[in-house]
Amino acid sequence: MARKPFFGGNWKCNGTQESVDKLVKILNDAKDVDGSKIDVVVAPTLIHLAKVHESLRKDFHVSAQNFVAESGAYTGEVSVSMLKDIGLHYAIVGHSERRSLYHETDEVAAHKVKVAVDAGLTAIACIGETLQEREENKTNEVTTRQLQAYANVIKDWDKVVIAYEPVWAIGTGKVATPQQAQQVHADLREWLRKNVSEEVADKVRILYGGSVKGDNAEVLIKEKDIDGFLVGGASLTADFIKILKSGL
Ligand code: G2H
Repeated sequence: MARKPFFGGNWKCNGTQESVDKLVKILNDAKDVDGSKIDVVVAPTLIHLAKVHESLRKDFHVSAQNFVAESGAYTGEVSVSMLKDIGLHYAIVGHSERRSLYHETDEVAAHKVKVAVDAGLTAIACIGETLQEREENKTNEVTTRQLQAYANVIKDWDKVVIAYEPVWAIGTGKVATPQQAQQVHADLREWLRKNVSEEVADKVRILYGGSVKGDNAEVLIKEKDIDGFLVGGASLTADFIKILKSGL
């Protein structure tokens, strides 16, 4: 089954009004990237979400990096209702930085996926092992445990994209080799085949994330089970356009 390539730009906690305007201009000017052929979704900080949503070309989309709940008494947070209210359709969930810095467990991440999907958003649900876990040969155990938590609550898999981001490759410049990434993606797809369904295993997009750049994207995306990327650092520069072109 042909899966539409998906490219996420996770801007993390970066940007000023000026740099965000420049970045949107770079994206808007990239006329040779056709958003009907690939899904392009950028995730600015909460403070820049509405501005980017208004100024970004309409064949590209905007995602939140996080939210807290449907709505309610959560001082300092943002809700799914607010994301919907400004017209967003995506939210990143369970990023390793949320897990390590804000102690989000598998259950918390899974609950957020449920809240997002129930509200009609598409969740970009992240998983990935640490260096220690990889060295202890626990990659499969950890990633499938994280995936199981999501699978426990997902009813509509059309509203979910999985992002495999080995923690040891995030922002470190260390990229998983195409073979290492492909192996994990194939194992995840096999797990979905056995534990969810053939159909879901065939259609769910599994992205790779971790130090993706313009000059490694083309090789990585040639792998059979890599359907696109979740990109951090390189999504803040024109290099992101080169990454997008790897999917065309
Ligand atoms: C992984 C990735 C984006 P980077 O966190 O989600 O970041 O490409 O900077 O490693």
